[in-house]
Formats: sequence, structure tokens, C-alpha cells
Amino acid sequence: MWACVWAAAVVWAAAGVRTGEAACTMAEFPCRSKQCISLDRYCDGRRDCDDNSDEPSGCSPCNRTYYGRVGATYRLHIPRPRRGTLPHFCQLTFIASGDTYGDLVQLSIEKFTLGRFVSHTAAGCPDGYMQIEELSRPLNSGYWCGTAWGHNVFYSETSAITVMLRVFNLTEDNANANPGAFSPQDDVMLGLSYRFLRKERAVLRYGAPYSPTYRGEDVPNTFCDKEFENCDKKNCKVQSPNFPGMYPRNLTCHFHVRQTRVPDGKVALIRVRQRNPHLIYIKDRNAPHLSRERKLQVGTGCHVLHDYLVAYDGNNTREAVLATLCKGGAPLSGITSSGPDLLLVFHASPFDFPFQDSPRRRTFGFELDVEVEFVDRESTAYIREGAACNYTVSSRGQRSGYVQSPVHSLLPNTTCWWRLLAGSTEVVWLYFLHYRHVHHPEMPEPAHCSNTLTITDGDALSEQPPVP
Ligand SMILES: [Ca+2]
Repeated sequence: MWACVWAAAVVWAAAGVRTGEAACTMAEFPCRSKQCISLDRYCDGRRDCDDNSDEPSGCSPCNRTYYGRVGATYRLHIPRPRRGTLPHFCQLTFIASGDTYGDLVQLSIEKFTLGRFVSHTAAGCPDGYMQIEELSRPLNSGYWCGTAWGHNVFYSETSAITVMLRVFNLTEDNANANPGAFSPQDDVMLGLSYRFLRKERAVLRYGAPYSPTYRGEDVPNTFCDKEFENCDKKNCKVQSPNFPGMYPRNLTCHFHVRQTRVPDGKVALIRVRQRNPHLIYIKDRNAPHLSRERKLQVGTGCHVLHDYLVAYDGNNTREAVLATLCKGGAPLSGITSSGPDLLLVFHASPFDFPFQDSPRRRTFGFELDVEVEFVDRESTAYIREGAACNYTVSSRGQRSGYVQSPVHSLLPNTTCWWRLLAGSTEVVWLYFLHYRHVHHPEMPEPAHCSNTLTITDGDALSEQPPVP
């Protein structure tokens, strides 16, 4: 688990000063007095080296590179720039350099107040912003500004990240513009703790050693597109970027799930679901603590200018939209394609303020389980591509059989017809082997109880053909 080595961390941090003959490690700053102190103690306002060489006048924790040991927690406080020093630029690089220096970087934002946040879409951070860039990933220009609330954790996908802070204007803290802003005398712009993690301990992302998670193949030259193939044989999970931490801003990620191996006579359908309500949290424009609305929203409940996930019934965005999801904190009972392709597209707005609704929340973004269901090619369990949901069974062909409703997601206002045609001297008998009305708690009222089954004695179709 991400948090289970927490206790060990504090012990090291308390012992951050070392005196010895050996050279300092890469995680340490060498004092002129031959002591070694952890890098976060450089320019933190406290004297750690006996000769005070860790606090030279005019020093800054900015524009430095930080290394550390697995199991330790380090802290940085970046002060607010002074007037007359604008525009201000501060860059912090964190490198997990393998082995005892870890594979991944964890950043916990403890304090953040940087200008005003005015919009999710355009010019949302007029006074300045924070960006987080990762080594070997394409530049992604999402921005955070305003004031942080709650518990914000970022887990790197790669071994190195750079936090960039840019300040153009110094605004006086205004209680209305920035509710909860730290008091003006608090001159910390960014307070964070950082840790270096071993990849094998990151089980929420990569799965347990006995059941590793398959996170898809990266699509080259994209920030976060993934391809998943043949998930019937793999433990496929569709995860938001940087899961289980906060995801970057300004994203459009395509997750394409495809089944190419299909048994003879079968058709593959792709399903994504999540039974654990804690593993879906797509940030909404509304601060959830204000609205107290934490359930998963579907369709019209999502605002397309903000963060949301869309499921398409096929391999491109011209296909029918099966569902649009946002918010979270509720299980997702299942979205199923009508064929072997399902495309999920995740959007995150370019501007945001670091906000999470609950200090107890430990995961951000989403993780969806992928399942593959095989149905008989000749059955009525799916709608043929390009066809309507109409089926005809005649007693001239087969005198008995079964009909089945489609097992995939149906678009709203879909009507399926099954015409059971017997000869003029025959009657039709129906037995219900299985009847289940699936409850979709995430669907808005009244959709989750508006599905009906009507049985008509006579050929309703010949009298009143359905509208195609
Ligand atoms: Ca110091």
C-alpha cells in the first residue's frame, strides 16, 4: 500500500543530520563542516550545519534537484516571492534514481496559495500557476492556481518530475476570492512533503505481485493514450493518469479496449465496471463539500467544460456515446459495448485549483475493471452493427428456442422488438427462464426505473411498424 511505510519515514527525517568520514550521499547536502544533512534542510530557515553553511544569505530552495531515500519523508516550504522580484520563477526537480533512492516520486501538497483561480477553461490563472512535468512524457501544459483544500497527493508515472511555479502578480489575499486562503502573514506559497517509493510497493497502481495489473500499452507521441487488447486473459484496469494520485490538468486520454481473439461462433463484448465506490473520483467544477453531492453523475449531470469520462460504443469518437461520467464516490455497475471495441475518452480541464473533498480520501481519478463477455453470434444477446434491435423468430425455422435481451448497454429510448411468428393453427408459448430488472443507481431519475417489457398478443409490428 502507498501509506504503509509512513511510520518508518519519520524516524529517518528526525535523523537528517549525519557526521562521518564518508562522503555525503546524493540525498544529502555536504556542509562545509563535513556534516551531511538531507537536501530538504538546505535553506529551510534552520541551522543544521554547525557552520550554518546550509543557510547562506539570499539562498532559495528553488531551482534545485532533490533526491531521497525510500522510507523517508522530506519537507519543503517555498516562500511567496517578494514585491519587486516579479515575474518569479521557481523550479523543483525530484529524481527517484533507483534502488534505495526509489522508483517513483510522491508529492503531498500541504499548503498552496498562488494567485487567483478564475476559470477552468481559458486564462484561468491570471496571477501565476503551478505545473508538474514528468521526465520522458510529452509536455503537458495544465495549470493549478488559487488555494489548495484538503489532501492532494501526486504520484509520478516516471522516475523524475519537475514542479514549476510562476508568479506574475502578487494579489492581496481576499477572503471572498480565495475562501480558506492562508492568512497574509503566512508567506508560504507551496508547502509539500515528498517521498521516494519503490515500484513494487505501489500496489494500488501496479497490482499485487501475484496479480499484477495490466495498464495497457502506451500510444507513442501521446500523453496518456492507451491500447488494451484481449483483456479476457489479462487483469486489465483502465486508470486515470498518475492513479491513485491527482491527475494532471489539460488532458484528453483515449483508452481503447479491443478483443481480437474470439472463439468461433461468438461475439466479444467489452464491459468496464467498478464495484468499489472509492476508486472513482472525477473532479467536478463544483466543490463537492459545498454541494454534498458525491454520487457518480451520468450524462447531463456532467459539465463538458470540466472533467469527465465518455464511453463510446466502438473504436472512435464518431460512434454512439454509451455514457458520460463525472464525480464519483459510487460504484459503476457496468458499461458494455455491443461489439469487440470500447473507447473511453477522459477529459480534464486545463486550469484548476488543487482541491479534494475529503482529508480521508486516499485515491483520486479512477480505475475501471475490464471484462470480456462472449455471446453467441446467432443469439439476440447483442445488436448487429448498423442494425436495429429487431429480431424475428418463425416457427417455420425452429419450433423452439430462446430469446434474450441485449447484454450490452443500450442507448436511451431504445426499443427492442422480438416477433415470434407461428403458423395460423399454432400458438406461441413463452416461458421466462430468467427475468431481472437491473438497477443502475448511478443513472439519473427516472431512467433507472423506466425500462419496460410489453407483450402483445398478435403481430403488433404488421399493424404499427416501428420507427427506424
Ligand atoms: Ca537548514
